[in-house]
Amino acid sequence: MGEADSQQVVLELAELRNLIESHDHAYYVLDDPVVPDAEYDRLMRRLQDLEDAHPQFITADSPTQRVGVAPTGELADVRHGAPMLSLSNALSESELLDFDRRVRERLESGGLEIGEIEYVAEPKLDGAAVNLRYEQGRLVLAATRGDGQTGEDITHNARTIPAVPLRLRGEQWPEALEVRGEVFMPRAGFDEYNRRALETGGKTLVNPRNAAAGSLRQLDPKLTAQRPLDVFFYGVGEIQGGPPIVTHGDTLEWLRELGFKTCPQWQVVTGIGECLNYHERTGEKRNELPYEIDGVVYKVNSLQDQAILGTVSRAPRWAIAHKFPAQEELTVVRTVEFQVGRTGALTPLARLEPVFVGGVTVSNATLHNMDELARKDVRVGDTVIVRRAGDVIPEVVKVLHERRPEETRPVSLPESCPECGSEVVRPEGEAIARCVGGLVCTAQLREGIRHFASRLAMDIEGLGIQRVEQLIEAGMVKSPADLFDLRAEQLTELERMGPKSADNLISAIDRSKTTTFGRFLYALGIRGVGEATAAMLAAHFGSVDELVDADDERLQEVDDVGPVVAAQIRAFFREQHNRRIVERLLACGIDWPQPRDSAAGRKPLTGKTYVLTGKFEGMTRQQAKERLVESGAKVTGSVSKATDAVIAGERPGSKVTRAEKIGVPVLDEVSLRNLLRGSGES
Ligand code: I6G
Repeated sequence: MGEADSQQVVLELAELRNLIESHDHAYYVLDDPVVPDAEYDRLMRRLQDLEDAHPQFITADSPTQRVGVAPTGELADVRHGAPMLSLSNALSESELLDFDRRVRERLESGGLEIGEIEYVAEPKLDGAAVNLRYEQGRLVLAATRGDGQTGEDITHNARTIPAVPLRLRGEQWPEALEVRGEVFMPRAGFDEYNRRALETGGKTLVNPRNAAAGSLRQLDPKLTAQRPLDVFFYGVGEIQGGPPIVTHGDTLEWLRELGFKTCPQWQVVTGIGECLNYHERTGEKRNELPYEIDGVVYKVNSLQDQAILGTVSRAPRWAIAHKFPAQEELTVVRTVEFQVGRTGALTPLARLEPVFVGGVTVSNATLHNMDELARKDVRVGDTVIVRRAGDVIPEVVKVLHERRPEETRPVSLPESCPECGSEVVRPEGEAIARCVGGLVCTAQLREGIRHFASRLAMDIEGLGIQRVEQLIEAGMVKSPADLFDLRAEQLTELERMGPKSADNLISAIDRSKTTTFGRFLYALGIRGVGEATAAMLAAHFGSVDELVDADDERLQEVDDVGPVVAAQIRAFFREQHNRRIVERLLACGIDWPQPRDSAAGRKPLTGKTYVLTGKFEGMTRQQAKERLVESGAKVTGSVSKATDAVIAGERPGSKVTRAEKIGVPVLDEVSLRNLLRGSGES
């Protein structure tokens, strides 16, 4: 290969790397992708091919080189250029007021009158701190915090995180720069990882914080690359060179210019009142944020004031973390019981010494299934870490084995159902044990009826769990179909059921008869058929008869249906008593309007994908979704380039902003009606 050819290759490589880097920056740092995935893949493939053909021109900071080789042996210790400090905590408002008072007193001790202090406030992520070192604009080292002076070398893993720049952006880089940030695992990635681990019998991650820290300390970067990690940068360590900067806010803006992702929620606040306000607002949003936070951090904005305040015992006097109530606490397991669900699945449940966690008192925590129970080896009397994050059911994350009392025994699966005494079976290799009692089991009957009547199923108003229990206890309801034979006079025999309530319930049951095929299918409670799958099955098959007769192959034509769910649908309809119940339900008048198919015989919105946001006037979002799905469309929760349109009602959320950013059309309610009308709906 001649010199001119080599030059040509080197030029093309440089151009491709620059392009890919700026697309990565737009996607991972700015959250604002500029090219379709297909174009990005094409560039990446071209770069990979060129590098394969000319390996002598591969550079360490090429986007193809994020996953490199594993270090041999242990992670090496590395010294930080400047110490990595720790934050002091304020656990209450009065501790925060003390902090602010101390800051003002110290700054005033020079004789100057100081008014309210300007702080930069930002959420405190629950992840793992990292220090990245750049020399001449290139990432040369990444380390954990360690003891603050020395951390562990995790460069091979930090490189795999797409939001970590391998090269700085722009041209004026400091000779050396240390950047500090928090690596975290977003909630969605954590949940998805654990869902898959539970499904495949793999090891689950304890919580997003451990997940981030554990991922960074892997030896093999291929494993880290599979973990959905992200990072926000919040400060600098050693700097050699660099522009003159006078506030912390300017530091954050400068970091962003260099290509670092900063937390979009950071804000300058003045005085302690605004700090408290920020804390309260962030606390209210805590559960909606896509990542876990455990408080907010305030930092004195003026770098000159920071220098005056200095540090004490390795903590800056100019910064503090104002914590939220803990989401994990210690408590003791009183007993382990088994709850029977709608499908007969037995879920082990730990009854706990009540403990205040995540803002509420928790006395029960799920142990998920027998495999999880065995893996965590939770025993009566154990001290455990219980976790309640957001609105999810509290769970036992870990046993403190060192605190285990003597003579405890592993919890074993009961041989018979705690509710009905029927046999409990656990097929080999399955994590879930089930009661075989079916509708003979009051727990399954209760949960089945409750599900049947629930809002997203038949939506029978006023038929809550207590009413369901009463009806079953009185022997009035032995299957969902019995609900439609109830008479008001009968109901008044029940406690707390006057004639008016009885009439109301009968009317609600009557109203529920006009429904959609999707809701009806969902209400049947077929295993593996959630609300979305039911809607898709309904759109695909159109009638009960078609569905009952469908074989595996036809069932799997539906997007969401794989071999397992197909087998479950077939097993459901093979059972004679299930068929009888379905027949009885249809005979008592349950019905739904038929969406008209287009002339081509296809649902008119087949192949279209929509996202709904905001409040609609003439229908609930749920109804809009059902009607779109019945017309063949797919309705998803997040906006991507594959979305055909976002349909926005009043007060839409951030989905509209995202759609506008990536060029997805935004439709209003009138257009939604037109779409549905075009598809045979009014
Ligand atoms: O551990 C930390 C998390 C977040 C921090 C921190 C931070 O700012 C948003 N800031 C400092 C100054 C330190 N640790 C030492």
